[in-house]
Amino acid sequence: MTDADFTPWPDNLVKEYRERGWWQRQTLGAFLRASALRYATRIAVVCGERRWAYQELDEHADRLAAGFAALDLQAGARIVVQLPNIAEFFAVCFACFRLGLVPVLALPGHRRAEIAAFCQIAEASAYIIPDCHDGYDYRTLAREAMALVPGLRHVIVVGSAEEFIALQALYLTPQALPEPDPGAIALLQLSGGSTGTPKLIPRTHDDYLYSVRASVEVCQFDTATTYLAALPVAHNFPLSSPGTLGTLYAGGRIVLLTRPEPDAAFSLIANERVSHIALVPSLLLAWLERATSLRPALDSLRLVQIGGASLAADVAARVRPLLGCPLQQVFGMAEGLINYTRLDDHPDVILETQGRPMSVGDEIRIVDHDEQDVTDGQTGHLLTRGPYTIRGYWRADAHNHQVFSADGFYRTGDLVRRRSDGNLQVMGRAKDQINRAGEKIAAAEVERHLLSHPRVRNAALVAIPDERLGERSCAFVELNAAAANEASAPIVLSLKLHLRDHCGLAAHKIPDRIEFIDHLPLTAPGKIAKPQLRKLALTLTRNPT
Ligand code: J2J
Repeated sequence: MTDADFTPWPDNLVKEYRERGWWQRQTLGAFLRASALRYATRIAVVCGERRWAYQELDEHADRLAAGFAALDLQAGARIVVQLPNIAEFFAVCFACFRLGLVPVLALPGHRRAEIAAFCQIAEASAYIIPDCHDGYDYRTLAREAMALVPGLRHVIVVGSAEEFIALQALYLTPQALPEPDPGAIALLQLSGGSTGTPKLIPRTHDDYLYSVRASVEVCQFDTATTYLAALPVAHNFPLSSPGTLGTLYAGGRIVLLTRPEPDAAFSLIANERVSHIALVPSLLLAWLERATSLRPALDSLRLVQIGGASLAADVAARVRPLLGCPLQQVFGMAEGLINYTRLDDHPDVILETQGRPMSVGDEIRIVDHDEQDVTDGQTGHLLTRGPYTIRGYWRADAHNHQVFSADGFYRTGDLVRRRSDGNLQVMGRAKDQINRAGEKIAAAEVERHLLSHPRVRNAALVAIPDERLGERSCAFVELNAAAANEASAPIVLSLKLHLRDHCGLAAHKIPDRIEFIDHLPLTAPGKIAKPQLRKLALTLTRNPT
C-alpha cells in the first residue's frame, strides 16, 4: 500500500489524538490478545452449538495467520471477506489484522457485480466465502470472480472447498509475526455511496479501535454483556458501534444469529440470555409485531439499539412497552462519525432525536447550499471531521475532491438539524441514494446497469416511502424507439433478469418497481429532475395499476 491509497490525518492532529489517548498505537490483533489474556476462558463467541472461549478465538487467529502467510499473502495485501454470521468471520478477520492483511468487508447479499468491483478496486489477492449459505452456492460466485479478476490468486472456503482452498486446512502452527503499524489501514469498509462504482473506506487500527472504545463507554458494555449479532456482522454498525468488537473489548459474549426471523431470534435471546441487540428500523418493526406474545422470552434484554435508517417516533415509542427494555438511537456511518442517544437521556431525546456525536473530538458543521453554517433548528447539510472519520476514500482522488472539503470535512450527504440541546435529527438526504431497510443503494450504480440493456435509452432510480422497508426503489425507464410499442410486462421481467443475471447485481438493488416513461423530466441544466420523479412515483403508489 502507498500513501496514495488513503488520505492521512494532518500531523498535528495525529499528535493530538495520541496525546489525548484516543489513538493508543494498538492494532486490532493486539487488542484481541489483550482481551484473551484478560478474559481467557470466558466465552467470546457462540455460533450454533459451538462456543469459543477468548483463548480459543485468539489461537484460531494465530493459526490462520500462519496459514495465510503460507499462501504467501503478505502484510498490506487485500482480501475480500464475504462471510455470514459465523464464528469463522472473527477468526479470519483477526488473522488478517495480525498479519497486516486488509480485509474488504463484503456482505452476504453481494453478487458478481459487487464482488468483482471490490476485488478490482482493492486489487485483492484472495477471496473468502462460505460454501453455501441461505440457499446460495458461493463457489459459483468465486468461479465468476476468478474469471473476471486476473489478480485474484486464492479462493478460501469455509466448508466444502471443491477446487478451492479449505479454510480448515489453513489452521497451521502459530508463528511469531512482526506487529503491523497501528497507523496503517486495518480494514476496508463499504460505503453506501452515491456514485456509479462502489467506494471503499480505509479504516486504520488506531481510528477504528478508538471508535470501538468510545462506543463501549457510551453504551456501557461490560463483562455481563451478551450481544446478539442479528445484522450482518461485516456491517459497521454491528461490528463497531460497539457491536461485536465492542463486546470483545468489554469481555462480553457474542451470540451469532444467522437468520434474523423474529421467532429464531427470540428463542436465542431467551436461551442465551441476550442483553444487547442492534437492529435497523425495518427489522425492529418485524420484531415488534411478534413481540406481544413473546415478551416473557425477552426479559434479559437491557438495550435495543436502532440505527441505519430513519426511525419513526411512534415506532420508537413502542420499543420499551413491547420489548421491555430501553431504546438507543444510533445515527452512524461507515466513514466514521457515530451519534448516540445516551442511556440516561430524557425520553423525549431518545424518542425524537438521533443523538449526538460520541466523542468530544468530533467536529460537526450544519451548512446551507453555500456551505455557510445554519443556526440551531434549521435543516442543513451535515459535515464532519474527527479522530475516527476518514479523510478520503481508498484510491478515489477525483471523488475525494468533491466529498471532502479542503479542510478535511466529510460531506455526509445527510440533511440534519441540531436542537438547542445539541441532539441531531436526521431530516432527509441530499445524496442520490436509496435506503432500503438500512441497505444503501447508489442510484447511479443501478442506472448505469439499466443503461446497459439494449432497449433502454435513459433511466433514473428514486426512492418511494415504504411502511416496512422505510424506502423501496422505483426505476423510471425511457425505452428506445424499437421497444416503445412492446407490452411492458415482458420488458420489466427482461430488465430485472438483465440486472440480476447479466450484470450480477445484489438482489436488494433490483428495482422494486419499474415504470416506463416517454421522456424523463429534466431540470434547466439538463439533469434528470429527480424530485419530480419522486412525486410521480408517489402518485403511482397511491394508484397502483
Ligand atoms: C437516519 N439515517 C441513518 C439513522 C444511518 C452505526 C449505525 C448506522 C450505521 C450506518 C453505521 C441513521 N437515521 N439513525 O455504520 O456504525 C443513514 C445516513 C448515513 C448512512 C450511513 C454505524 N443511521 N443513517 O448506517 O455506512 O444516511 O452506516 O449517512 O451503512 O445511513 O450508512 P452506513
